[in-house]
Amino acid sequence: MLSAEQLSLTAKQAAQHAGLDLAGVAPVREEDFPEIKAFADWIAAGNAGEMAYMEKRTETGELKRSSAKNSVPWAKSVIVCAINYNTAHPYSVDLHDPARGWISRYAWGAMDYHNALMPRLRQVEASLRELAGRYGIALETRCYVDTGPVLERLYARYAGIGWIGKNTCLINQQIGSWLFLGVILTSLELRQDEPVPDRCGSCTRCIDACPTHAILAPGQLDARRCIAYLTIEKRGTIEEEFRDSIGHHIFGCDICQDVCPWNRKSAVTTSSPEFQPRPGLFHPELQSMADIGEEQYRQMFRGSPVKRAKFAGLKRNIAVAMGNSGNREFLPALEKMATGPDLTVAGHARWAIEKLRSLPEQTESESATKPQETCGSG
Ligand code: B12
Ligand code: SF4
Ligand code: SF4
Repeated sequence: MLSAEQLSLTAKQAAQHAGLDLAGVAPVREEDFPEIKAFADWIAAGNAGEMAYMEKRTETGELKRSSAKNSVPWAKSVIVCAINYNTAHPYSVDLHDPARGWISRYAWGAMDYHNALMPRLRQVEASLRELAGRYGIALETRCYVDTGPVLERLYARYAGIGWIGKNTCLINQQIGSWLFLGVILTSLELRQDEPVPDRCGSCTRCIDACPTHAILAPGQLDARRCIAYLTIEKRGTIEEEFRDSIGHHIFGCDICQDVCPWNRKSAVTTSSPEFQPRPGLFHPELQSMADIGEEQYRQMFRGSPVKRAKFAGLKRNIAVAMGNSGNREFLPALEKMATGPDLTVAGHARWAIEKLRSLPEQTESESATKPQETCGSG
């Protein structure tokens, strides 16, 4: 007879073989997870903003994401896998160049992370199926990489992959938090792993560094204030109250992870080609990004997470970053955007022009070379 132990071991060995850095097993028993209530409270407080997919409900009115069983009723265990995407490039908070913007580390790669992870999960799934088949055991599985209504970080915590930091990211003591997560739901009871202890201690660096004060309390993030949400998920107008704090970010934000001691001291880097930056995406020049036309955008970001912002969304973000640069050399590019066909982009460009024009005259030349204090940690 095949034991829960053997199944779990097979999954973990297959994960390692597939090039995944971490793997663990969590039970599908959310009633035992005290944090689950936090999710319902988070939704009720409106923290999901316009991300309607987060609020989907079952026919009985329960939040779909509050249990994996709502979408996969046969699920008994979740195999959580993680892969490190941290390349050996500097952190955003250590770079200060007013001519350049910032694209979040997770979006640099040659391959979208869903595509990088899914084939690896499939390899693990195939090994389990092969083993179960040999013993004549019926097995159902379902793989998700951010593609299903499940709280991946919560399962990752209970699978012993790491703890949920005050910045809400899943942190592994050896690797840090530059991790993509993927889950395989199974109908079998596998041997479960133990959660690891919280190692944030008294640190509050992420909370203090967040430019938009999006981390309301430890582990509680108001997505509506988060630069990752504002520059990626939010369609249309970005509220003026957040534009200054967006700083140089044109897609996503890494600040609360850049400042985390678990990423600063000991984060492991990967040399895997799929996560190395595509040409021009690491700390990109704002002028070059503004010059990109729609067709070039399509080619440059084919298969990249950056496409989620859409062409107009990226232009909108570039306009905001130019406005925050203190660099009046961007005025011609902004004037072009301000007369373009997209009303949202034009509106943000006008805001940026006004901001640059209102700079005191004497700081104009200085500002092109002076470091911008857009990043919280300094
Ligand atoms: C919606 C979403 C977002 C939203 C909202 C983020 C958020 N914190 O909720 C936005 C667009 C802002 C976002 C941003 C980012 N995201 Co995102 N996102 C998701 C998604 C689709 C759902 C997350 C979710 O359920 N949020 C709802 C909240 C309530 O859930 P939660 O954060 O897990 O909350 C738990 C804890 O807070 C905990 N808790 C409750 N109370 C307390 C109290 C304490 C003290 C503690 C410690 C914990 C705690 O319980 C909660 C319930 O489970 C997941 C994929 C998935 N299906 O899970 C990816 C995911 C979380 N994102 C990911 C990434 C990489 C990012 C970014 C780094 C991208 C970027 N650089 O721009 C940023 C990170 C910003 C941040 N600090 O979280 C990775 C995270 C990897 C990791 N190491 O944690 C995921 C898992 C995608 C993946 N498959 O790899 N994301
Ligand atoms: S990703 Fe940026 S804006 Fe969002 S919580 Fe972290 S530091 Fe704040
Ligand atoms: S910066 Fe400090 S408080 Fe924030 S997640 Fe990292 S260790 Fe935890």
